[in-house]
Amino acid sequence: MNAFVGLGANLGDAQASLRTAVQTMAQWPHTRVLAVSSLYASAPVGAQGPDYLNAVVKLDTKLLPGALLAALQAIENEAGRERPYRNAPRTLDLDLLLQGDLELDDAQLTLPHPRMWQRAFVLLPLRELAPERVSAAQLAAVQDQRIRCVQPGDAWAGGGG
Ligand code: PH2
Ligand code: MG
Ligand code: MG
Repeated sequence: MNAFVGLGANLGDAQASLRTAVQTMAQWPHTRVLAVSSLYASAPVGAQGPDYLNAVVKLDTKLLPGALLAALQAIENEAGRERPYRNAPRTLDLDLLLQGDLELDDAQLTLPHPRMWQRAFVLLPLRELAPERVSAAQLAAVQDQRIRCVQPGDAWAGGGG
């Protein structure tokens, strides 16, 4: 099944953390990295701290949502992720955005990601990989957020996309 994962970081060597995350996902069982978006620099949305680097990757995976979520959290922990308070600056954040057309709402996971439609740093890279899943109206709703594209996907992610 196709899955889209949002990547973000605004502490430490953010670009290296995002690249390592993509390379680790590519080694998961029953999983392929199908595409990697451009790398974006974005102002924090609903949060304080330095600007973020953000991107989205498209996976093909047989992992079920719970297993996928656990595997994403393992990569975050490996990157030294700490959670002192909500939306704190972070070395790495990996959010499961969409998995096929699954709709899910339990204590661990909500699909689609409940806040993705308010975030240019999700919608712009997602639109590169899945234009049919982001409407013009959804993009217009986030056009005031400061964001710029810094590198194409094949340049920052180390070819694996
Ligand atoms: N993540 C957040 C909160 N705000 N802002 C930007 N620009 N990028 C993020 O990845 C981000 C954010 C919570 O996960
Ligand atoms: Mg997040
Ligand atoms: Mg998260």
